[in-house]
Amino acid sequence: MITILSGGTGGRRLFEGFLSVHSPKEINVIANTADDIEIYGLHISPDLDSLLYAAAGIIDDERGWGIKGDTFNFHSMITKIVPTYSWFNIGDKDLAIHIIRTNLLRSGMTLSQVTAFLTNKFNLDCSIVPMSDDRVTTYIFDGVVKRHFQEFWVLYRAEMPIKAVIFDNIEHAKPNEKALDLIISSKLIIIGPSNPITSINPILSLKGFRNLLVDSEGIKVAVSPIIGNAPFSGPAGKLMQSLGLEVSSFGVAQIYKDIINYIIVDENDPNVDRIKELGIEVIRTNIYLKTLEDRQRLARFILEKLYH
Ligand code: FO1
Repeated sequence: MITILSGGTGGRRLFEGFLSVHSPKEINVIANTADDIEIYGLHISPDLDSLLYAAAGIIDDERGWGIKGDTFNFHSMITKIVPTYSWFNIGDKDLAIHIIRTNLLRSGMTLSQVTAFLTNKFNLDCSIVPMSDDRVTTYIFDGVVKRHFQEFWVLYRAEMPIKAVIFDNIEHAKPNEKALDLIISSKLIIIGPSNPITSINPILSLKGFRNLLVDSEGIKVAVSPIIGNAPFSGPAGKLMQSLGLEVSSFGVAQIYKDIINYIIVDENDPNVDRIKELGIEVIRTNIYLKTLEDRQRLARFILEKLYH
């Protein structure tokens, strides 16, 4: 079994690579759900959506979220009437998923059950597991107000001061049982090249999760989301810098140092010796994940090196 910890972009791209070079039945992903937001009374799970659409081969890879070829008639209509709704774009096909998820949750199903229902409907053999069935919400605090992560990212394009990152309800949320089982039973656990602060840290911060990962017997490897001094997508750089962390593979290795055996960094990464001093083995290779070929190449590379 292979388990990937992931948000909706970098980790998702690697997940796609694995699904296309290895048996999907052996590929599991534990998804961040702290980006989830309620909009128009609908439960939107951006990272679960992206992982689901990617596995089903329907993600809009250019935009990085939503369904390819989707139309936005619903969005145009609703924002014509209430213009303040315009900041968050929900496609017409995408809307169907949010409505189904919301209704099933209201009928009493858990987020894991709903996600399993959806993966079944898309005939997927891999498993996509939300990190928790309980609500955890990421807020960015600018020193005066705290804003939901989606507002911070989509509405403000990360252009606001960051004084603190808050995972609301993290102390009460239980990690998903299936996620814990995967950590115990997987031979290879990959921390995907997702944002360490807002995609991976919520998962690791769930009660008992980090310790279980430390104690698990599988090989644990992180793929750096940073090439040079910049992440390949999203606000990871800005978040790391604001929290006083070095924006480099070394900064990422510091966050995961008690957990991982290996870190995979860019082939020209200059931090190898510094990372080794943290007690982590460093593997250098091409970690660009732009095309499907890139994603397959990195997945094959990881399988050859670390999965026997
Ligand atoms: N990202 C945007 O930049 N703008 C949007 O309007 C937007 C809408 C959206 C709707 C559904 C969904 O599942 C994801 C959506 N995203 C949008 C992506 C999302 O904001 C983030 O990229 C993730 O939360 C980060 O992993």
